[in-house]
This record gives sequence, structure tokens and C-alpha cells, in this order.
Amino acid sequence: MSQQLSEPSQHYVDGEWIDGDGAETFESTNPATGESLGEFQRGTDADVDRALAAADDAFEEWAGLSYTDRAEYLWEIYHELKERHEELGEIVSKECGKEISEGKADVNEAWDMVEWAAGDARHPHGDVVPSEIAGKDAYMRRKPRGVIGCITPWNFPVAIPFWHMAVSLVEGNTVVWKPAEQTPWCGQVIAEMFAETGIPDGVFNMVQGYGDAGEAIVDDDRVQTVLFTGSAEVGHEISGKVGGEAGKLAACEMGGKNGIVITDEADMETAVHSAVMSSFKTTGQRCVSSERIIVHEDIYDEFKEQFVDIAEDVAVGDPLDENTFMGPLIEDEHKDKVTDYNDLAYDEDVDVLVDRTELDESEIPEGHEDGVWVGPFVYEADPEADLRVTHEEVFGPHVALMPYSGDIEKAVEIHNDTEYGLAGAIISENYHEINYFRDNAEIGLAYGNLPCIGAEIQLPFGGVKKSGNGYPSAREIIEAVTERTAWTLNNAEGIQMAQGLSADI
Ligand code: UN1
Repeated sequence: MSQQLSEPSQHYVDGEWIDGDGAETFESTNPATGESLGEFQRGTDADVDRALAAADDAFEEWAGLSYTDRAEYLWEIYHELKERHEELGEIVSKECGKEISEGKADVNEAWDMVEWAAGDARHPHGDVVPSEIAGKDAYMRRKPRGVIGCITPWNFPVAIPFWHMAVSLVEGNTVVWKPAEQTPWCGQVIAEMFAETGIPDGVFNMVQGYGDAGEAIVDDDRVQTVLFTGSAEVGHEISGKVGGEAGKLAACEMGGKNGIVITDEADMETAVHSAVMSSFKTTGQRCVSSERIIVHEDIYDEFKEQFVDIAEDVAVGDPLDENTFMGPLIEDEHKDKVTDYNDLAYDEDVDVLVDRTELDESEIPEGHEDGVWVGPFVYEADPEADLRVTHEEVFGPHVALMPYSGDIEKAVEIHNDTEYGLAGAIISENYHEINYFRDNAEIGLAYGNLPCIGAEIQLPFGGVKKSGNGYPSAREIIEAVTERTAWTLNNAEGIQMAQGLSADI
């Protein structure tokens, strides 16, 4: 563990590592082994208050710097993330259980985001608008909003914090960040990186802790924008609270019950690969993971046979072993949830095709007996049936195969039959079908002949319906972390006004 600090690890506030106000600590646990990775101070309301005060004080001076001067700190982090790719990827894998190539991909996505944000310091940031009156100049200019509260999840413990913070900081805001309680070590490492850049005190602040610390951030009046990525339950609570407060904004990106439509004009290899990647990578624990595979009846049997074969065989195990496809679930409580949904599938009388809820002892690698193991669970369900398992998000390798008959309109109707609307994919070689899906699927992230995981950071990332109310990432986040000023300047003699107004008195 990259510890230059006293144990248990501290919060980073106002340019200093500080002891928290409370005496309580919590542990980070490796979900593949059950071993402790370190002890962390649990943030209290008082700790959050201190961080917010520091961020508030630091804002004016930070906002007064140029974009490129602010971006310099991010460029340092960009190089550090690249240099420490292997080491940081391993930390991600150990702390959140993603297999090692995914652990490294998390770090890769983080530097992509930092590169985008720091590079954005040299992009145009507003609009020059033609005034309706000759002799007037009209512009839209942006300015930072102030203190941004960032609450991030454990499944992308390095990438998502940079989705939230990189653009926010380059735009001239200050931040108070609470990493997920399951991945405080990643939080610690990121805070160490910021500390090493010498970023002015109070611009970046990190408080470790649980939901109560997050709530203290959300509830405070000094916070101008709350950025949240995580569960629908918490996201809707935050949106509800913040939505009622004048001048405060929330951008929340939540879960999904994502579907893949495979038509009778699909290439079978693309279909099987895309479905397997989308359903089982990250052990189904991406907000964009798919849990509904909607397959045309003419190719259903062939698809089912190939998909089931892979689901039965796919390697679950030590995330640090390069042959592993799926690591463990994040924690026991989550395994209980996934198991309950697998049990519910039997209660709802679907046809279970693969059930690896409990792995065979021989499948569990030595030294990993205390890991949170679960394998794929695959079942066949009638797409017209009103089932909880095919409509509620499980966030695990729990997948319904749903055969459909009819045309692309029917397939998309089934696809849209969920309260969520985050990600989805169509597998087809027919451009009419592909375009119909693109135009009618009720989702924020749509893929053609690809898995529905693995977004590119320069695209908007967010959902519709119950999946979110904003885009806490890349280009779109700028709307949540800046104010727009409409600036009009008269260069002519005398006052000339729009709307036909006369300035005569
Ligand atoms: C999430 O799963 O919580 O596109 C968001 C992807 C990732 C998703 C991150 N960037 O697969």
C-alpha cells in the first residue's frame, strides 16, 4: 500500500493530511481473498464541513487563474497515471476485484479523461453570437460555479473520480470528493497524486467515509453542484433534495437494466461475443452491463447453445491472474442481493439454463476461499411476462435470454419495456434495423455490433428514464459545473436596444 501516512489513513483537506473529527475507522477488504488492505478514518459531518470551508475559501483565487495554468496540475496527474499504469491497475484489481486487464483499463480511462479535460483548457469555451443590432457584440461566456461535491462509486474507483473532478477543476471550480467506502485505497492514492502536484490548498479535498459523509456534502449550502455516479436509489434521493434548492444543481448517473437486441440478420460470432462481454465482464457490475438479451426466434437456439456453453465455462477466479475472465463480487452484502435475485428467478418460474451461484470448491483458487464468489446465472424468460427478474437491476452476472418473433419494431418494444434507459446494443447486419434501433431505443448510450460496455470518454455518458438526470462526465459535465453569462456590448454611438425598444427618455 502506498502509505506515507500514519495508520489509519487520513483525509486530505486544505492541502494537509488531517485526522478526522471522529474516532471511527473502517477497513478496505480485498473481495477476492477477504484480506484487509488497510484502515481508514471514517469522515463525519465536521470533517466534511472543514473540507467545504477550505474549498469555499480557495475558490476565488483558483477561479482567477487561467485555464492553462489550472490544467498544468492535471497534466502532472496525467503523466503519473501513465507511468504508474501497472501498479495502479493492480491496486484497482485488489480493492474492487476487477480482473487485471480491467483494473488497468480503469487507469487508462482515467488518463483519457484527464487528457480531455486538460486539453480542453485550449479549446474555445463560449459562443460569439451575431447581435441583431449592427454595432453590438454578443457573446456567451462561461464561469465556474464554485464548490463541486463529488460522490463516486467503487466499480470504477480511479476513472469515475476523474470524470467528475478533471473538468470541474480545469473550469475553475474547487472540489470536495468522497470516494466509495469500498475503495478508499484508490481514493488515498488519487489524493496523494493531487498532493504531489502542489495544487493550491483547498482546491482539491478528499474525505473518506460512508453515505452519511456523502449526505453532509449534498446538504450543504456551499456546494453549488453535486455530481453523483452510483445506485438509482441514492441518485434519485440526491436529485430530489437538490432539485428543491434554488441555484443548486445535481447531475446523477445511475443504473440500468440494459438490453441487447440480436436480430435474425446478426453475425453470430459478434452476437455471442458482445453478449458475453456485456453480461459477464466486471462480473456484471457495470451500470452498463446487460441483463436482457433479446434474440430473434430463428437464430435463438444456435445463440442459446453458444452463449450457455461459454457461461458454463467462463473462468471466475483470482483477478490478478491473466486467465481470469470474471473476478469476485464486491462484498458479501452484494452477493446476498445477487443470490436473492437468482432465487427469485426460480420463484418466478423461468427456465434456468446455467446456475453457478455457488462455485464448485475446485474452481476457487488456493488462498481465495474467503472471496465473494459467484458465477453466471442464465435463464430463459418470456419477453411478454411481467417478471421482477427481467425488470429490476441486479448488478451481477444474472442474464435473461428472451426469444422474440416479429420485426425490429417488436424487438425494440421489448427492449424499451423497462423503467431504466442507460445503455443497449443491436447486433444486426441490416442497416434498416440498426437505424431503427438507434432512433427508437430509449437509452443514452446505444451501440451497433458492439458490446454495450466500454464507452469512449469524449462522448456523453448518461441515461434517460430512471437511469439519470445528467451527464457527470466529459464534455456534457461542463453544463453542470459552469454558469453561462450572456454578454452584450454596445460599440455604436448611443444606446440601441433589441425588441424594438426605444432608449429615448
Ligand atoms: C459504470 O459502470 O458505473 O462504458 C460506469 C463503460 C464504463 C462504465 C462506467 N465506462 O463500460
